[in-house]
Amino acid sequence: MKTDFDAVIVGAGFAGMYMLYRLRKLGLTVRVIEKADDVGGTWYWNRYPGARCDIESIQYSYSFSDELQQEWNWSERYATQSEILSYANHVVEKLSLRSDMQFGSTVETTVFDETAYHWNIGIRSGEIREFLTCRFCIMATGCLSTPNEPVVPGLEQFAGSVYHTADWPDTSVDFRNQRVAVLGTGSSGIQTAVALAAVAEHLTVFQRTPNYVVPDANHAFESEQLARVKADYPAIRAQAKLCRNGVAQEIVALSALEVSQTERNRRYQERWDKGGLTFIGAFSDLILDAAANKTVADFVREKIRTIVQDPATAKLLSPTSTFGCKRLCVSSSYYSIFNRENVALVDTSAGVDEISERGLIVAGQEYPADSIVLATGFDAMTGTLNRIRIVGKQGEALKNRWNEGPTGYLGLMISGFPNLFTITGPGSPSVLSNVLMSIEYHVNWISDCLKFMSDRKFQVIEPRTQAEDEWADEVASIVDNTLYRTCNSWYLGVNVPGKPKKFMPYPGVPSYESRCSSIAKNNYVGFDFS
Ligand code: FAD
Ligand code: N01
Repeated sequence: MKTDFDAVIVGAGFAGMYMLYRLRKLGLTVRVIEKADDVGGTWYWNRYPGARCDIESIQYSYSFSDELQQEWNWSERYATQSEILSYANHVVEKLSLRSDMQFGSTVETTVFDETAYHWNIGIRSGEIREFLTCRFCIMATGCLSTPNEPVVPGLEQFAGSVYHTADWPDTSVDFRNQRVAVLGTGSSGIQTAVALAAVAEHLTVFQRTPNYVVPDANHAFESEQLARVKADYPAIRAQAKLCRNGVAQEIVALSALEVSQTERNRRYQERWDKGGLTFIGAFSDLILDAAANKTVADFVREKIRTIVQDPATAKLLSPTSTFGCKRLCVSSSYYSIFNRENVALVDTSAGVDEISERGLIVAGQEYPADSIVLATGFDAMTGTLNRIRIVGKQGEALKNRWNEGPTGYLGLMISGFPNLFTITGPGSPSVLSNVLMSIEYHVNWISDCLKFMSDRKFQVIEPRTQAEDEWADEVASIVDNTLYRTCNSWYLGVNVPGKPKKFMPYPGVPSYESRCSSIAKNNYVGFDFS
């Protein structure tokens, strides 16, 4: 039976944009459905002050078109949100993608029709509801696209303004002469705090758990510097493919415990000065071995004591958890804002009592505020998919299937949900990698798979349950060899009350890509076609 489109892509972030480009090349008819009023995904929604990437822009950018990477000029080592959004718009214009995109439209349901073997997509655009049919449904809905709204009693009675970093207004907010409260100290919270410390009359940072923050050493690009990078692009992209997190860096095959303390600290200092997430690559075993990890945690705690003048504040800012177990934060200025007169740190490890009309109450003390910024993160990886009613074969809802945590094969497909793909889905490197690189890998894999199907006149693809079970065991055994299970991170889902506890991403870009490519090469072993 003819469908309205060959494929519907949900989401117009970097994943949806590139997927559309590739499917057009295959000659498919495609419609992209996007909730927001424009492209950009993460970079459309997260407009909070100080928002920028933490993987260098020369790497956090598409690699599929050399023309694109040669013509675009990043102005800084880590581009701001607005520059990354301009880049997304530039790509969309250059590749003329907009004509196949529908904005301001939310996909509410996707239901598989077992008789016609197609997907029915239910879409709401304001008051208007429409249905589309398609053979392939591709979820490009993002891993970090549903804000985690904290459950704090009294929030609705607060008389001032409340903002969530992940749903920031697109008009500028003037915080001058304001007392601002920032709740949350992950990457969003620390970036917001650094930006607001410089403008707000007073800033109070409410911290439940301290995070490790390494310097970014951000700088503007000189044109000669950028020209050198562009000339090196093939080597940079190739090196990234060999690195655990998909970020090009020198690969160190040395344990932190193999060298003297002096040598260890020299190496840490070198990376500290250089700045960036590659700090954790100083030795090969920092996220694998607890004793090695302690050496780097001690180094950073010593830095905090040196930078922060008040010893009590320094102590409160010092994490006791495994270094790198939660995603590292990156900022050269975060710790030093606590030396300012207008900045205070409040410990909420025992909870926030309540939010009153005037501010936050913690341990019986009220902290007055004119605005509250919720930097409380995301219902990551599964939250966005679970908010769509996705119904597969025999009327089974994906949300029910994922009652005890997400399952699937390669993070790309789920048994019982034929022809439905998830870009950067649970069980793939996704958030443990340079996400743009992982997006490109998944989009290429899906495109090649659809070409394989079309060449053989296959209509339907679905993974086997046995392949899924084996994949789950494989991912679990890789995670068990790391220290990732030793803290309460959002990778495990524990940041959202009631969410099942399961480690969701796959650590290790090179091994993941090698597995997926070999599965494809072997006629997509683990998948059934019909
Ligand atoms: P998204 O950009 O999240 O796009 C998904 C889109 O789907 C959204 O526009 C959303 O509105 C839409 N959507 C969702 N559900 C529906 C629905 N039901 N109907 C219609 N539309 C829907 N990663 C890195 O590798 N490096 C970084 O430096 C980095 N920095 C980050 C900074 C911030 C502030 C955040 C929040 C994340 C950052 N990330 C970073 C992760 C980032 O999410 C990814 O790099 C990447 O942008 C994800 O692209 P995506 O297209 O997969 O998803
Ligand atoms: O979210 P988070 P995020 N009461 O979950 C606290 C990417 N990103 O938006 O640690 C009080 O990390 C919570 O406390 P705790 C990046 O992948 C990248 O900051 O759970 N506090 C924590 O401190 C990142 O990892 C950039 O105890 C509450 C904070 O809120 C991911 O997005 C920038 C609370 C949430 O931190 C998520 O980062 C931004 C409650 N009820 C984001 N609920 C770059 O720089 C939560 N918290 C590239």
